Amino acid sequence: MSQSQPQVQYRDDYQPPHYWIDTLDLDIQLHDSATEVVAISRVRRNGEHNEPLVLDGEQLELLSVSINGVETTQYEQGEGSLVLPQVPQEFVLTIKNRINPAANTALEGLYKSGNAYCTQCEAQGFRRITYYLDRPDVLARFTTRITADAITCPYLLSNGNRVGQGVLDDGRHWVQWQDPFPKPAYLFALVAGDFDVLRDRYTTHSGREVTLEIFVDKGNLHRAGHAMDSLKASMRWDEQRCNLEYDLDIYMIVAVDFFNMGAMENKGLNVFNAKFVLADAQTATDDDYLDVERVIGHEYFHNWTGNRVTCRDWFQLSLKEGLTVFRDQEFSSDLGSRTVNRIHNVRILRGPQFAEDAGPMAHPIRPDAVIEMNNFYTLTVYEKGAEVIRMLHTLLGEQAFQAGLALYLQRHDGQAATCDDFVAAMSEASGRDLTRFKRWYGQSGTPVLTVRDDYDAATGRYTLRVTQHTPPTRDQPEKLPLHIPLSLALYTGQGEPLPLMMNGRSVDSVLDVLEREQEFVFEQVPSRPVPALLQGFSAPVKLDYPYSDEQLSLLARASLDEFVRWDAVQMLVNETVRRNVELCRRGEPLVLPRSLLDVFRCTLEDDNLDRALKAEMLTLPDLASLLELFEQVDIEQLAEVRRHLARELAEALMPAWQQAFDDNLTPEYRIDHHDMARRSLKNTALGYLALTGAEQAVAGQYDGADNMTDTLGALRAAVRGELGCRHAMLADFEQKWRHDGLVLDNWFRLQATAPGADTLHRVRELMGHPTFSLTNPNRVRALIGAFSQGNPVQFHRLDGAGYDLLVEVLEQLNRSNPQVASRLLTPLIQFRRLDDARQALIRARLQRLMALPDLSRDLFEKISKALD
Ligand code: B3K
Ligand code: ZN
Repeated sequence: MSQSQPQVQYRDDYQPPHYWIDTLDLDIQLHDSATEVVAISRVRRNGEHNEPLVLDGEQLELLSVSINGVETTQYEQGEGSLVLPQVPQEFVLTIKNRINPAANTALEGLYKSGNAYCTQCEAQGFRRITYYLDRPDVLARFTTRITADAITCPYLLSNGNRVGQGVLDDGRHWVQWQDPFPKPAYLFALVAGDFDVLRDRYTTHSGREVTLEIFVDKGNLHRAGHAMDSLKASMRWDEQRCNLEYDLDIYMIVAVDFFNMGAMENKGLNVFNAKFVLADAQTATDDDYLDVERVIGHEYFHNWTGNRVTCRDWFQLSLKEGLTVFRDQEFSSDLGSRTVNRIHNVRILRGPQFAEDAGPMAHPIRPDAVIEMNNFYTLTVYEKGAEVIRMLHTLLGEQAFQAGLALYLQRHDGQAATCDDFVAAMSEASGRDLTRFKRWYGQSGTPVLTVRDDYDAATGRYTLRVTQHTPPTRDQPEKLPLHIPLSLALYTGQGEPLPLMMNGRSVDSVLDVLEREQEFVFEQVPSRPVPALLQGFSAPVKLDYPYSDEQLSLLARASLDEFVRWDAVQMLVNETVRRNVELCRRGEPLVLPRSLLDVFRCTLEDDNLDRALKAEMLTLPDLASLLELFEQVDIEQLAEVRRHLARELAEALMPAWQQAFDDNLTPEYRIDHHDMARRSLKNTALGYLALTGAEQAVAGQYDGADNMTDTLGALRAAVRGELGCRHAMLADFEQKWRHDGLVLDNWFRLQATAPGADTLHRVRELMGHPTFSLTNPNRVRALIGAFSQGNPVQFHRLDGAGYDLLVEVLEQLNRSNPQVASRLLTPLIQFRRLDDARQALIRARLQRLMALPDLSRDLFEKISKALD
């Protein structure tokens, strides 16, 4: 490290700010390498004290500081700060500084995305624009005046309403914006450039007319319609389900090519990764359409959960993110298939989120200690955070949950709040004691719920003994019992549901598990039942119940809860994988159990099942989720077992796959859930057919496809099935789409995740492709991210060459874009389940990275924990 050792910040050390800033007037003169910023703040001392005013600032060239209009030199510039030792009780502070957007490759603060200027300020990017109190609990009213060249930047955008504009003599022009809502600096945004604009209007519930504008690169207007529809659907949904209305006269979305994450909820001016805006049949898959809808919804929902009520400090991030993810999940579920959405969310939890819990970065959804805040935009804070909100919803029910949400928003409107504030509102509105539930906010790790049962035929009593145990994590050796909602149903051996009776009364399907060990006794049970446990994944835990294959087959066929049907197949596959890995270790031949084959056959033949759900039930868990079943495992053996199962299922059910494929052709491309479900099942079937060598079906679909879902469905089947036709198809795809990075990302991704031993070599080749660039995060994720996270076998090669490739990329990104580097690092720090030989190879590489002279805080935090 060139600088001193990075400092850890602790949640417990929170102090209110020594000063408030009530208004901030920004004047920004845009130039590529020398943008000038004038920031005029009204500052007010918070209470009686003599503390200096300490402003945050990074990579700024300070030009001058004035207090009440008088220039001063009474300040000190520290590392990342500007300290004014003696300031009046209330005063006007004027800071002039210069920044270099063209040199900003970290994509934090003000930077250039192609020819446009844009900003990303969350979490701490505003301090790269000017010196400021860059913390979420300082809320100010902003005005922003932007001046730029009129030809290259006809559009000058910022938060709030446009209140003035003018043309200057020198070919430049200016626009002034005023945001009536006080906001923290992380919600500030500025965009300047030339775009095509899609315009529409929305009339809110109470009659407010809102102008909607979506800005996209020139020539992309025809790809913005779905984003606009999604925005209007989000606005309607929030009114109908949560009674929340939009509050400004204008809502703008700008799509940019260079962006570190998905999108950003800046007040009235969202900035989006173009990947989550642009969609048409030729370039976007069905999943892309759903992703656009979800992310547009997510950012829109932040307007209340995040913007109107924000976070007191960054440790509270899940207050806005967990809640907003829960809201976007509900939005997608209300508009589409609830079960399929749930399955997608649960896959993320059980795969990469559980892996995070088991790795060196394990943290509670409300972290206690942070070095680099950008490292905590994690699956734990977001996805597990949403599960915690979902558990509240399960415990309280929709009505009390909505009452709690309304109370929270009304009580804290315009404020920076905490997770405790949220739970307090939920508890008050529902009358429920959530004291033990609150432990979910402070405790990390994945609890294991062990369930054992006993049936007494003489009394008709069925007893469940439930124990909970959370294994220690790197950050917390001791764990306490949690409040776990356990949703269940009981079925007879014939698959008939049984009423739940306890203490002579019929009871709800959700049990409150509160203690380390608890017993639940059901009465009037006529025969030994089959329990459907953890329905809908009612808590983010691992379930341990000794299901027999027969019980799982029954649930897969007969459960009234669709999620349980899917989950039963997953458990059956997991069990099969476990047994086969054992056989593999002993060098014995692998076996496909009859029960699994029968379940697959019944699923394929079941005409009453939603096709999208069928496709999910027929999809084997990915390697990342399977890895979580073991303490330690040989990744190649695991992959071999999975591959073997897939091929056996493909061969044994070939006619049924062919039938599913033939029955689900969609004559013309329509984006509706019915047709999407058909395509999903058809492409799943094609994937299995490809494993039997069905070149004709695959190539036929590729050649005839009129939409990207089917094109990629065929290409994926060809690559995964290693069919000879894949080479010509890949070449054809590249010819057609080399001009469009977003589309070509699919091509990079497919090749990076290809099974063959030459994949690593091909990835190196592709890094030289004219469309690839290490400066564009989308390209990096599509090629390097897909290889290292989506191709475990080739990445974890025993010669270490996969690791070397990633390390080389990380060495470069450590300097140019530490945030992206830090996300790419993940597979190198989650090595606990790998064999000793691979662990040793990885450690050696991490030590090399650790010795880098200019190691970023982002990488330092993760590598030091991994090597600890
Ligand atoms: N709030 C932003 C994430 C910002 C990440 C900064 N490293 C996007 C979102 O969750 O909506
Ligand atoms: Zn968010």
